[in-house]
Amino acid sequence: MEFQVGKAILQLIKGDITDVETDAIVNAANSSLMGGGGVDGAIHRKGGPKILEECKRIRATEWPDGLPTGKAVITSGGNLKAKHVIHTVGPVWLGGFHVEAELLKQAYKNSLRLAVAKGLKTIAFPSISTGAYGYPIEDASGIAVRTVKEFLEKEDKLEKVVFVLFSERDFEIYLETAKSILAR
Ligand code: AR6
Repeated sequence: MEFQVGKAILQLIKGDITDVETDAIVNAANSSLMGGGGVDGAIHRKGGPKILEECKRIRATEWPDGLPTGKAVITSGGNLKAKHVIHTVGPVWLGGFHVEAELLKQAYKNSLRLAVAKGLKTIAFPSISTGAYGYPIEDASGIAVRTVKEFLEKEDKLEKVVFVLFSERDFEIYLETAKSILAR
């Protein structure tokens, strides 16, 4: 399913993000940048050791105490079809009384900014924070779609943003959200 947003295409697909051939895929990482389960585990498994090596270098130089929630960094894509991996850290859901929504927005926004800063044209996101980190997907999908929409309306360098949803249910939820936010 595709939507036109500004000059760009916003696409929703059901699938595995490690198979996607965009300039960058985004990893829903944790602050350690040392890998984990879920989409993080899948990216490191398929991308191979080069990605972890670069993450270690980032920890040793730029972020010795770990990557703060909401920030983003970039490595190569290793053996993946995508040329780069942008690693961001979404918030752990703590009931919505904290700053989860703002931090989730920052995770998307900083990933998009980094892609533009590196001259990339296409980027794919998983549903950040809605797995192990427990963010309710109905709310998270709204933040994801709105943040990308606001970004693409101001910034015309990106050509395509893809949301890659891992299950049929997640895909349906994102689709309903996108229709309600993007349909004119
Ligand atoms: N492609 C696309 N989406 C996927 C894939 C895949 N290959 N695998 C899982 N998902 P999660 P989080 C979906 O838990 O909630 C890790 O251990 C999954 O179904 O990967 O941000 C990290 O190291 C869900 O909808 O990320 C962190 O410690 C979505 O991706 C922590 O989990 C996000 O689920 C981050 O938790």
